[in-house]
Amino acid sequence: MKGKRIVQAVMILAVLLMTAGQVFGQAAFKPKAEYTMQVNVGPAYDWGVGAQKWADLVKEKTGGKIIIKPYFGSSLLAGKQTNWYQAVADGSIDFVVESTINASSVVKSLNLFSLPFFIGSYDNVDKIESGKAGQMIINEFEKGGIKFLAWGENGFRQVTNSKRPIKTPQDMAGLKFRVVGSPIFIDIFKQLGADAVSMNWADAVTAFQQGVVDGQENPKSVLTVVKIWEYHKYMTNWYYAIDPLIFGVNADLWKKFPADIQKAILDAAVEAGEYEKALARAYLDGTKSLDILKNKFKVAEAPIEPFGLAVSKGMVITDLTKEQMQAFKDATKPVYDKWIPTIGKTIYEAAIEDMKK
Ligand code: X2X
Repeated sequence: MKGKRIVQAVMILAVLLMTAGQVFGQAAFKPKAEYTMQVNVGPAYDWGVGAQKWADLVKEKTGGKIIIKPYFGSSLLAGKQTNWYQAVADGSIDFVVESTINASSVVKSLNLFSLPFFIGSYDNVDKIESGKAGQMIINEFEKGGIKFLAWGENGFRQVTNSKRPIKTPQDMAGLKFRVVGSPIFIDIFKQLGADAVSMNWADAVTAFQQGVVDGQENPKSVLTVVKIWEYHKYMTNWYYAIDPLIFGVNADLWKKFPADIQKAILDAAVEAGEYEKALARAYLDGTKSLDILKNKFKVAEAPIEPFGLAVSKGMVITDLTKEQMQAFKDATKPVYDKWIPTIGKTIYEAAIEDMKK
């Protein structure tokens, strides 16, 4: 009898403490007037639109309690796009919608997405992100102190240049390309016989203008926004690397948010991520993404069809056949040998399993 009463008393006390904790926890939570968000590109890119959408949805879903301000063009990092992971992990920036490439020198497993000619289709991207490999990558990513909330997408990266159409690895010889400051890209281009220079996006367009480089590689949204046809006549759709985006938040900050605020922020990230992905994939996955934009997000006006636009501006577009892509993949085999141990063999193998499902 006595024992039972003690158990009951302890349980009641526990419930009281939990309730008090919740009440005081909530009362103690005072949001900052404004939270910062890192975004490498400007507001006109699909990625920038997605970041703004997240901020807007957070404001809406928290009844105006949480205000996030996107800082476009890496303005909080003086343009140094590959510094974002550190800045968000140490809390000097609160929120982030960023490219996995720009964090891949720190979180090595993210280089999986840049293994040349490895993933190749949206189906495969989705399977990896929601599969075993994706979860392993998220775990690695979170170790440094950033909470992962959702995937978005910059897109499959295509190559453009001002000199000639690229159809075979031999066509790359001697061309000089701007790439992101991420070592695997230097290795890929060198392996293909080209010259590669790392440069921040903030400086890249000036480099195209001045002809400091012959070419670059980026997804369609980026290419349309900067009107790449003004600098480069040739584009090859080679889908060699995918650039997923991550919606994230400093982990200590995340822990301080009450549960209802956490839920609002997470739901908003997932919704903005889905919207942003649909923008990034529009016209590239049949009508799937266009339908999502129209039916789910009620977007009244369809986005611009990017490749038709590029052709109308005088660009020559080359779509590689499967065999042509295989020749590039074969040529970059040493990149696999070098990078799989860095990415993690188990993650690489999990990705292959995920893609089979
Ligand atoms: O710098 C690039 O090429 C960009 C805009 O795609 C990224 O931020 C990875």
